[in-house]
Amino acid sequence: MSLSDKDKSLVKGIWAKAEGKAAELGAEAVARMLVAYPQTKTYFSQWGDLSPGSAKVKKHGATVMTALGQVVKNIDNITGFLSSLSELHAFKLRVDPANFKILGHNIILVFAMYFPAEFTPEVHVAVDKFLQNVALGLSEKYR
Ligand code: HEG
Repeated sequence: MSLSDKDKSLVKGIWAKAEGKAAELGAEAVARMLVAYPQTKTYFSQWGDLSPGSAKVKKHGATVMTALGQVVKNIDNITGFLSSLSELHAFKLRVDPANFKILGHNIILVFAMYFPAEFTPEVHVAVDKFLQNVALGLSEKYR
């Protein structure tokens, strides 16, 4: 499902608002993923404390959101841009791609929490499509 020009501009718009709080949003999304979908914890077992607010969870949240910000800047070439990250998740980290959708769901939720006025149904659809394309891009090397 490719992004229309309208989708792209809506994604860029909400991202511009989120950028200053990217680390906080990412930490919230990753923390919620780990609590609400505990099967995702297996990949981070070496970290020890996985509770919301723990240093590692915060750092990973910032890492993920920074990467997503870069994807937004490369929105016309999502799969190409994510190629090396896909390789890492597929062959080194061995993350089941089903988890990309789970994290995407939590990111959507956090956007709605932080930007209730700006996160209109239209923006929701655009961000959802964007995150589906990210999940697809990250899954590209699993073959
Ligand atoms: Mg992944 C590392 C991005 C979903 C598990 N992830 C990383 C890194 C980035 C990233 C940028 C650091 C790469 C590096 O060190 O070079 N991850 C990323 C994105 C998304 C995603 C953009 C989806 C939106 N990751 C994801 C999911 C899981 C996962 C759903 C597992 C449930 N990622 C994972 C693990 C690491 C990374 C285990 C290594 C963490 C570490 O040991 O520091």
